[in-house]
Amino acid sequence: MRINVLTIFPEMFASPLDHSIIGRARQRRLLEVRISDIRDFTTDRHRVVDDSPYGGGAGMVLKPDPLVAALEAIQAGAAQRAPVILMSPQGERLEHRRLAALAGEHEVSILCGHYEGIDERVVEQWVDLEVSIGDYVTTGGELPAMVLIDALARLLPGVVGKEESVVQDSFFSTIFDYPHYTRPQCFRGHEVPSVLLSGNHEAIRRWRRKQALKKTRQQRPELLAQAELTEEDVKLLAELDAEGA
Ligand code: 4GY
Repeated sequence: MRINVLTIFPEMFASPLDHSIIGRARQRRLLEVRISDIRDFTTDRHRVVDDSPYGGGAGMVLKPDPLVAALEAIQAGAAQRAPVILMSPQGERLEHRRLAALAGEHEVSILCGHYEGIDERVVEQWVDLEVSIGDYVTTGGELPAMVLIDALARLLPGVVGKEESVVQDSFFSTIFDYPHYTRPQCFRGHEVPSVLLSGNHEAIRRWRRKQALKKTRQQRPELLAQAELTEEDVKLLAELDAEGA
């Protein structure tokens, strides 16, 4: 998959996309990230990307002409027009379902706003989808774009190990993951649950499922309400009730 990013702060993207799973995915060409500096598409001597808002008010607005020139440069020579996504607190809240759909695209372009935002005509005429990473405001669209890229990349075939990707699919049957433990067996007086040391794989599987249900019900009861529960799940939840958990 190719992801084009349009930003006035291209340097911000260097480190987060160079390491760990995303860095490896790029090296392996499973993911290609192309960063466009919007400033490169200005035509004036001072390379101005922003201007004051019509109607007055505080702050600056990203000018439409360099933004659209940058989009057109990306689209030039492309077989199909890749969907254009704007990172915005006014967008649709990002969820797994949308990520899974976007992971099926060959190419997407992500627009990062800054200051007060971008000229609305660009949103109306060139943006296909506005995406929000949550109901709060960051100083720019760059960090939200990196969240989108990261979450999208791990859904691409081969990016995360095969075993984990199966887990990843089942995770989004809307039950949380079970708790994980590693050595030492006793850490500052806190023991690893003994069932995990028992070697009884069936007991471990059942315990993990029960803990996952418990955590989900504690933290996000509405997720549990949507989930397709098995007979065993219902039994495990009843056990939790009986334990007062
Ligand atoms: N939340 N989800 C978000 C954001 C910053 C003003 C436009 C968000 O996606 N983006 O807070 N973006 C704003 C700042 C200009 C971008």
